[in-house]
Amino acid sequence: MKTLATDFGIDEALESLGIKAINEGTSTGSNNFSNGEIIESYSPVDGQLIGKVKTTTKEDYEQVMDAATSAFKTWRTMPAPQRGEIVRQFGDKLREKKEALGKLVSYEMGKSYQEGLGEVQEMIDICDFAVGLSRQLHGLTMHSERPGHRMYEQYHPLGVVGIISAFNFPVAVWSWNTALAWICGDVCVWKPSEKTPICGVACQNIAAEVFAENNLPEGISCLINGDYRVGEFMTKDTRIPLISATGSTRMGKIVAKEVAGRLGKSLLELGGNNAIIVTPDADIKMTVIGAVFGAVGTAGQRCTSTRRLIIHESVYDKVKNAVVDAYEQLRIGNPLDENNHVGPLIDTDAVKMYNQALEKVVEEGGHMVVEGAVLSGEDYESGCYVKPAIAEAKPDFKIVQHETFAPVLYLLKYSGDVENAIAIQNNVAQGLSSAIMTNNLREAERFLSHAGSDCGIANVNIGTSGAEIGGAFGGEKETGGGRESGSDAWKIYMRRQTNTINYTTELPLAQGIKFDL
Ligand code: UN1
Repeated sequence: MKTLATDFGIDEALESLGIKAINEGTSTGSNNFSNGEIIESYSPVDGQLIGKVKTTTKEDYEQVMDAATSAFKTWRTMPAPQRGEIVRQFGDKLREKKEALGKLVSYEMGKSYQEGLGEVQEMIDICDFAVGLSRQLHGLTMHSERPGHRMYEQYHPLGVVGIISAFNFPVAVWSWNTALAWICGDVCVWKPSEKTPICGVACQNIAAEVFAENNLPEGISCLINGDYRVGEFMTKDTRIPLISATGSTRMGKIVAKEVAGRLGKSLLELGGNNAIIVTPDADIKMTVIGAVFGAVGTAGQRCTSTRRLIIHESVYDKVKNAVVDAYEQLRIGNPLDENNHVGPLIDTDAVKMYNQALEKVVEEGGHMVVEGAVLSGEDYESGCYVKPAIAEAKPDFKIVQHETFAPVLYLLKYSGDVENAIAIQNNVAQGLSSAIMTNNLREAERFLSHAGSDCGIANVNIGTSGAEIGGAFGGEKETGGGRESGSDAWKIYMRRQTNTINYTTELPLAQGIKFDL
């Protein structure tokens, strides 16, 4: 029997998130500016229309920027711990709305409800992290070379931060940026993916409620909607000192060039081509869990998804058979139904790319060990459901070198030492996440050493995806070099100032220079 979204409480969720039939791009409150054309958001789950949003025109954008720059003047004067208190309240609201927002994420993006809840949990976690951090935005003090002088550094808010986010984490990635930017004293203008605009409106509504309850201007958080042309308003705008962009490497290169051209800063979190190395000393059971969740979680649409398994020849057949067995157990279907493991891809364009990848790997000489398929039938009417596939391939195949945002896993064989596996792992353009499965300390440490993985994330005995917010998140090479969320990622949202204070009646110059008048 066909399962309808209404059976899973979607209407109630939309209502509790304040979603209307047509949503202004900038939501409730003072920032009701959108006048552009309409984007309709259809669910990949059942093909139904979820809602409509109005896009942001250039004139609307100017009004948004006025609201943001004026809100910045208020927001930056508040002590950081007080801003932290606002973020604490925002985190509490997210706790209240966790089920509703998790459901909307699942319905609009297609990831499983469990993963939708997990994504909202990441938002809550980053708020907690940011609240603590709001009391620790510290600089260093250093000794001056001159007597009677004090030297230290301090961090000030940057101003308006532009956030461009992708469909696959339609709410969490925004919050990683915004929670930190807010405690740092910045205000944010967010352009969510045009594939998941209703998630953007829901987040904006939650933030707007908190600002209204505290008599703060909603301009602290602004939402703009549309495609890359709306993104360009921000990348070209000299009033925006930092652009944080998450998405494809192709998009990141365009953003990087534009922002660098005006000497702005960009924080880029782009494509990955993540591998798990499986050595002769790997625990096979753990390997299978890590690899299968990494490859099929979010239907292979995480930037951290596992795309390559680099398996030692001595355990190759064993690992292959265990992973193939696990794939046979996978249930594909409505992601709101917790019995299913894998939901749909985001849209039919993604299905095309999945099909192309399968064709290409065979063309290049690969061999399918789990055949792919586009599913049809009344439960798959949206046309976005595909079967996770596995192909045996060679590391240098063009398609293996390329990030396909779909559940296609490549099995690659290595022989000899772990160095050979590391060389294969590093020999791609991207550098986001990586993992090794081994109980051998030497192999693990070699993988983590300076000559080991070249990625921003390198894990031992866990998979490539599912990073915690407490660590800095991001990667090297074509992943763009940015770091978001934990550790000291907050520093990019602030400007650093070095201060030297002379408390004597003399004016000695540094470097021993004499300038007597
Ligand atoms: C992304 O896919 O853009 O590490 C982010 C993970 C998640 C975040 C992924 N915490 O898989």
